[in-house]
Amino acid sequence: MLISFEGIDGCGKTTQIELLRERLNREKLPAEVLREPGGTDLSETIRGILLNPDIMMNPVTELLLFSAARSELVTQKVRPLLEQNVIVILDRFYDSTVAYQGFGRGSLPIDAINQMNHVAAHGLVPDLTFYLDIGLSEASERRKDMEEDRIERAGQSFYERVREGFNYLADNNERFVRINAAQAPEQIHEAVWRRVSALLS
Ligand code: Z5A
Repeated sequence: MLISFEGIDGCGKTTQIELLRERLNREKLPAEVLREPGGTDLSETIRGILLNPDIMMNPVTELLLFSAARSELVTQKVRPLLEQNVIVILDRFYDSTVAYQGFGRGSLPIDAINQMNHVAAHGLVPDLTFYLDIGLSEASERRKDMEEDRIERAGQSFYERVREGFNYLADNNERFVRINAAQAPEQIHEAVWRRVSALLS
């Protein structure tokens, strides 16, 4: 089973992923968490380049680097784990590319980005995608003490477009579960667990 978590920065993905991993462990179900970009030596190296505020790049270059990191992660880690019946939890997957590089940067038309995503994910589609939906001001309040990476420097209107992208995806994909991320972490976790346990059974 492949589960992804999506949303703008600070929406609480990492917190929820950790709660879900602990719950699956308590249920004695094998689960592995991987992040995008990252998760393999090469993909972590690409992550360092992508988030480095001192490196400028063209939006298409950015799209290609996210895709390259994804192709490695899927072939080296995600697919082999799924073949061993491990539940894979992804902290972001290609929906982030649609939201950030498509709606946010406008690097390529969405159809072209969808094709690129299909190639980079080697055809893999998540069984469930949790979209933690939060307002921009609340998300930036949560992140106010954290250092900004290259992408986070893009500004308010960029993030408005990214959020519009996630809302578009949630409205148009059955695998998406939209959750109000302004709730307490435990409440969000219960909503996540209801959907995961339903799928497991
Ligand atoms: N990116 C892209 O552009 N294209 C792509 O295809 C992919 C990614 C895959 C990766 O950043 C960047 O790459 C990201 C998108 C881009 N960038 N931007 N901008 P990352 O992996 O370093 O980080 P992130 O994914 O943006 O998320 P984050 O900053 O780590 O935040 P989070 O995981 O969503 O939230 P959190 O760490 O769980 O919580 C943040 C804070 O809020 C923390 O203090 C928590 O204690 C608090 N929190 C969490 N939940 C709650 C609730 N429910 N209430 C109150 N407070 C809470």
